[in-house]
Amino acid sequence: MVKPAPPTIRNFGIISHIDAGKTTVSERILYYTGEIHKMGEVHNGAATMDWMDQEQERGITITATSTACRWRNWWFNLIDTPGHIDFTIEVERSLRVLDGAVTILSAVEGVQPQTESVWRQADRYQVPRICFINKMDRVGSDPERALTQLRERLAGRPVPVQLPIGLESEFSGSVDLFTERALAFSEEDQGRTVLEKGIPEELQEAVKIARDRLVEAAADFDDGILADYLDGRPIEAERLRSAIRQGTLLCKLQPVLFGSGLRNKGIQPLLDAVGHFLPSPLEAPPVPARDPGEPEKIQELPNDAKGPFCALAFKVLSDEGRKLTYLRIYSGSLRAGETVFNSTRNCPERVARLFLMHAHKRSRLDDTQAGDIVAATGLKETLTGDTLCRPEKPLILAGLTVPDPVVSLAVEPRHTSERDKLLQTLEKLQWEDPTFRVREDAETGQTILAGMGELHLEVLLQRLQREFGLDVNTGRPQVMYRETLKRSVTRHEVFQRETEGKVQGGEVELRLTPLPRGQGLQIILPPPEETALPHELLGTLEESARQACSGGAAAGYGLTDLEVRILRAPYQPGFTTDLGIRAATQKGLLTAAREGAPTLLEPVMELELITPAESAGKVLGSLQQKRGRVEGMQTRGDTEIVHAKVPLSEMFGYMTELRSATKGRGTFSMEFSHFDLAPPEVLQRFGLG
Ligand SMILES: Nc1nc2c(ncn2[C@@H]2O[C@H](COP(=O)(O)OP(=O)(O)OP(=O)(O)O)[C@@H](O)[C@H]2O)c(=O)[nH]1
Ligand SMILES: [Mg+2]
Repeated sequence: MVKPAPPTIRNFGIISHIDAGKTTVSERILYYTGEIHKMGEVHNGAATMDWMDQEQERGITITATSTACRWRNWWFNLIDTPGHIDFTIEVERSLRVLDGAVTILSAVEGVQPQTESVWRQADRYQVPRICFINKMDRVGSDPERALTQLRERLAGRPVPVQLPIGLESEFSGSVDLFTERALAFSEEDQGRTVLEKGIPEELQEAVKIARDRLVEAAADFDDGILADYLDGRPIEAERLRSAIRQGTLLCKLQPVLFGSGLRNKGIQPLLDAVGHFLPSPLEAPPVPARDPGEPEKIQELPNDAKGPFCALAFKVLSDEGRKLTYLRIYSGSLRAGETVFNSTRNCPERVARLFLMHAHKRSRLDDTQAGDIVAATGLKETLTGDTLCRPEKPLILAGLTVPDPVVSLAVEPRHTSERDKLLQTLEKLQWEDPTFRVREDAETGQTILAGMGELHLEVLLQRLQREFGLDVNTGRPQVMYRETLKRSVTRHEVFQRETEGKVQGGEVELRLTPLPRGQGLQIILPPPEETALPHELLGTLEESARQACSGGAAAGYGLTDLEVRILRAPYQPGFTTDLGIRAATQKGLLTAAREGAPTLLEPVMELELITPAESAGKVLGSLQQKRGRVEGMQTRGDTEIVHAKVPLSEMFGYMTELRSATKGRGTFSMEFSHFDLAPPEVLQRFGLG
């Protein structure tokens, strides 16, 4: 296989709110780049990137799918991500390893709640972005409104590099503002042929205004452009592009393009824009890495095939029972068959084979190097977020930010003989998905699955049945509460025991203080200069405090919105031991928490709901009954957009209810907002005041 030169590689993701058209656009990309020869549609369950059977049936993307393709002289690694918040980890892991992103907006709906979340995620990883305003063919399209929202709701700086031609059913293409040529897309061959012509007379004035704005934005990154512009000298396309590229790479602006995925319009210019404006791996900022021996020292790893080998495992799939591990190589190179070192888990791992992925198909590779995204087989211990390197040069990369689950559900196998198989299968599913957790309830012995939402768990349960042939009985979904305290408590705890002739001892004094909502758990250790405790025992102290908090004090849910301050932890050689510190911390913390008037917090969601105006009264009434707090309403045409905060426990099965209240026309999306005090009936159920 021909190897791509790093400057021509573009690793990018497609991100947006649910249903904006990511998969539809990806399908066109695969078609125009020659990866597939027939275009499949999401609504017919035939899109190549939505290859899982549940994706095809539900018409939504569930897992991020990576694929490689070629466009002009560029090599693209493209990842199509899901928009539904329950699968947010897929966006997180994609943005963690990608160098750039295409944000898709619907021209009708504009910026939606999940657009905000993915935008924030991209900000966190400093990922340069292009925006694509899709669905220009739909009734109610308003690209200007989408641009305003990009500025106001996302604090972005959208810079249109095209002027759309026509709107709604009249939408036909756009004028490229760099070259000042009008582009149309042939209807005869599914948009494959791009027709280029001069600017129609009636658009000349609008093009001039739009190009002036583009030049103004470009001038911020190239002083010469402004001078030439003021002197009335023409500014060539190439120079403008290069200035816009700089602004994009610095995340100071986002080039904006317009199109309609479904109608096959505007995709080739989007591909050109990816090539022109998004970074190659060489231009991505160096990644910070730590040496596990010197955790305080951060080193910067530039993208260099000759540098020390360093890769991040960002996705693990169970492929017919075997593990397939997706890797982003940040530095150095790797050959199939080599043994590497997992520095997160401290173990050697052999890479049996390497593959380049094309949706669910793959081609074999002999080797891979910095800048590549590949999949490997043979890795046994490696999980999502782990770093691979060479044993002689250990390095650790920052992992992923993994959100905590908010919904749980009890399962049991229908046939008791299948209990072991169930547990093994659940373990495999956990390899793939760090937001999916499995635990055994200490009191009932039940197996409890926890995840990001109802849909997340529903998809996993269906996979148990379909992929692994396991029939299970399930309980009703429950919210995952958290615990907190109502008052501060200080406690002094000494532990001492003699086992096998050796004294195990530990002493701590700690104070628990409730914090305002949303502050999480904060563990504060005595500063190293104030304690004689050796470094490892300080680590033990923190770890055991965290462990004690995760078990809760009253109902088995983790403690949060709480400060745990270790006031004193004296060290007495010959008495203080690891086990002793552990026991003293855990016992002290639990006793203190029980004295601190524990209470329960419930997850509250932020909701955006769209309803026809005629059903708005009914919908608002039902939200009120669900203890919802309406925070704002906007009218758009004959629909109302409602923003509200509602406890998650009230929202199970809400989709069905909303559909029947709005004759099938209402939709909503929600994401976790914060934890708040649970209502009295819930507290009573757990015997709390
Ligand atoms: N009218 C119109 N419909 C479109 C366009 N693009 C996509 N759609 C439709 O919108 C629906 C959602 O499209 P998808 O491509 O699945 O959207 P997505 O962003 O991948 O959705 P998730 O993966 O579930 O987040 C499908 O029914 C598409 O046919 C467009 O440009 N115009
Ligand atoms: Mg999709």
